[in-house]
Amino acid sequence: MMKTLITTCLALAAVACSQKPNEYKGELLWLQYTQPKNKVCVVVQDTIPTLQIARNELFANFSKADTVRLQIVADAALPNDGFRIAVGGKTIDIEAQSTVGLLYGAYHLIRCEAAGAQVRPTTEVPSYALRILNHWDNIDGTIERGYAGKSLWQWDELPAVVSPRYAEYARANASIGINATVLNNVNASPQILSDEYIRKTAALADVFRPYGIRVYLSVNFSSPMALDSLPTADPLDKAVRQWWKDKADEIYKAIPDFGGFLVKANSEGLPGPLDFGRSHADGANMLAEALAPHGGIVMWRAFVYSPSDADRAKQAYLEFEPLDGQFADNVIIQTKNGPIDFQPREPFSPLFGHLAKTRQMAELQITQEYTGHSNHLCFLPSMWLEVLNTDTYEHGEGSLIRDKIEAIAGVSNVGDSANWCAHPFAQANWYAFGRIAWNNRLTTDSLATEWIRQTLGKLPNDVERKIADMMDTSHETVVDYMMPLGLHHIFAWGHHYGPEPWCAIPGARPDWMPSYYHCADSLGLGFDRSYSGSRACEQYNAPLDSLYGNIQTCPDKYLLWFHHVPWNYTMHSGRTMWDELCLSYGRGLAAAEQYVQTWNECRPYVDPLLWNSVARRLDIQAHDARWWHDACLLYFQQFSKMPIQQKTLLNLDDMMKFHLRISNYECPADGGMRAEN
Ligand code: GCV
Repeated sequence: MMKTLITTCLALAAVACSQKPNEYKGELLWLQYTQPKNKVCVVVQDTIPTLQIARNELFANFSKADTVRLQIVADAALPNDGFRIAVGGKTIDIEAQSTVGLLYGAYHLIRCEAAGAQVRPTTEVPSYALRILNHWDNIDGTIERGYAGKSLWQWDELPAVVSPRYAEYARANASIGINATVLNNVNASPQILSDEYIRKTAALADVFRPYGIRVYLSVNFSSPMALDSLPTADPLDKAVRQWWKDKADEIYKAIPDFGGFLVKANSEGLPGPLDFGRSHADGANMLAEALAPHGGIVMWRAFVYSPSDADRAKQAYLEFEPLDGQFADNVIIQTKNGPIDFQPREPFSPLFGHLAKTRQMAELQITQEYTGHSNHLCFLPSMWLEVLNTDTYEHGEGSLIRDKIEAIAGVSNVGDSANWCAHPFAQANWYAFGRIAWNNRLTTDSLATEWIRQTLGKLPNDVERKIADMMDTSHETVVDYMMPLGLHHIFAWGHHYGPEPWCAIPGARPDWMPSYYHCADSLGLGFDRSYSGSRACEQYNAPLDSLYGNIQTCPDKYLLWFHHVPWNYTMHSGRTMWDELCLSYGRGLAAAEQYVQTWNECRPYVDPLLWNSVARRLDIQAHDARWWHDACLLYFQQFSKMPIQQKTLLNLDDMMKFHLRISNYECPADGGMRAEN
C-alpha cells in the first residue's frame, strides 16, 4: 500500500455547545449535531474541495479522538469509494482510494458519535457502486407525486443564482452514501436537453461534485423531433443516432462527469422505440452508443404496460424477457420492486428472477405515493428489505434479489419545504434508502435506532424503544388498514391517497380501475393469477411458481394478489377469508390509533415543535385508517354479505410480534452499526 503525503493539520479550538439537548431543527435532517466541546485535529492531504469538506465536518462534529488522519491509499480491497478505519490510541486513520471514500469515512465517524456507537476498526465497501435518487421534478417547479412542496431546483434562476440549499442537499446525500441524482421527472420534457437547461444542469453538477454526487437526466425519447424538428426518432435512423451523439458530446463538454440518461419509454403515453417498430433494446442501445465514449450509462425502465394485455402484472416480463442478452454493456434495466406499481405490498417483480444476461437495478419509491403521502408514518425499509432479501431461485436456492441487482434507485421524497420532506418521519425514509444502498445487510430496527439518535437526540431507552417500535411496525400497519392479504390498487382515482374500491369512470382504461384488481363478486375477492387464471405465477421460478400458484401454499400476504378467494375460504389461521380481512383492517386501525397514544407518551422528551408536527399527522393517519377500514369493509361486505367483526385492539408488543412473524427478511447478527446504550 502506498500512502500519500500528509500536508496540513488543522488547529484545535473550543467552541461552546450552541444547542439545547433534543432541540430539533428540521432543516438539518439527521445532521443535528451539537457542537462537540473537544475539537479534533484533522490531518488531510492538501486543499481538494472534497477533503476540505471532510476536514470541516470532522473538526466541527467529531470529538472521539485527538487526531484523525485522512489518507489516500492504493488498495484494491477498497473499491467504489469504500474506506477503512483504523483506531490506534487517540488517533484514528481513515484510508480510501478516493477523496470521496475519505469523506464517507468522515461521515461514518460522525454518525458513530451522534448515534452513540463506539468507533471500531472497520472496512466498509458499498453494496452497490451506483446509489441514485430519481427526482420526479418537472421544469415548471411542480413535482409528480411530490408531497413536500415544490421542486428544490430553481430552474428559472439557474445558472446565475445558486441556492445554498443545493449544497445542503448534496451534503445530506453524501452523509448517507448517495452518489448520484437524476434531476428531472421520467415523464421528461424534451426541453431538459436544450442548451439552456444543459447550462443550468452544469451549475448544479458543479455544486454536487465535491460531495461525490454525479448528475443524470431523464430524457424524452422523441427529443430529436421536439427540439430540432427531425422527422423521426427512429433509433435505427442515421440522423437520429447522430443527433444523440452530438447531444452527448455537448453535455459532456459542459459536465465532464455527467452520469447518463434515465428513460421511460412506451409507457403511460410516452414515446419510445416501439412507436417506430423497434424494440426496447434498439432504443436503449442507440442512447448507450452515444454515451459510451464518455463513460455514461442508460437506465432503461421496465415500467411498461399496455391496455391490450389481460394482466398488467405480466407485462414487463413479457416485453423484456425475450430481449435478454440484447442490451449494450452500458445499459441497465431499472425495474420497480413489484410487477404493478409501488403498492403498499407487492410480490417481487419476476424480472428479478430472470434476465441472466442483462444488467439490472431496482427502483424503490421513497416518496409515499401509495402509502399516505406526507401525512402517514410509514417507515419503508421493511418493505424494501423484504424485497431485496427475497430468494428468486434463479440459480437455485439462495438467489437473493439484493445480490442480483447492481444498483438501487429511489424516487425522492424531497421538496422545497423547510424540513425537506414535510413529515418529520419521512426524512427517515430518505435516510434509510441511502444507508441500505450503501449496506444492504442493515435491518429496519438498526436503521430506525440510528436515525432516531441522530435526529431526536439521546432519549431515555424506553422512549427511544417506543419510537423505534412505531417505525418498525408502521409499514405493516399501513398495509393492514389499506390493502391487506395481497389486495392492491384500490386507491381513489388520480391522487392515490384514500380508498375508492368502487371507482368506475366511464371510458377509462380498465386497468386503471380498482375493480380490475380486487375482482370482488358474490363468490369471493382477489385477482386470479394462478394456473386457472392469468397464469402470472408462471413467471416465477420453481418452487415459487407453484407456491404462489396454489391457493393452499400461497403466503397469506399475497393471497388476494394471486387468487380469487371464496369469502368463506379457511385461512391458515382457521378463520374465514372474510374474518381475516376484517381482522387485518381492524389491526391496522388499532395500530394507527395506538401510535397517537404512544406519541403522547413521548411528548415530554421531544422538541415541542417536532412533537406537534408529528402529533397532527398521526391524528390524520388514525382518521384515515378509520376511513380505509370503514370504506373497504362496507364496500366488500356488499359482496360477502357476512358480518364485520369487531376491530381487534392491539398494543405495541402485539404489533411487534405480528410484524416479526410476517416479515421473513433476515436480521444478520452484525448487520448494522451496533448501537450502544
Ligand atoms: C412518473 C405511476 C405514477 C406516475 C409515475 C409512473 C412511473 O403510474 O402514478 O405518476 O410517473 O408510475 O413510474 O412512471
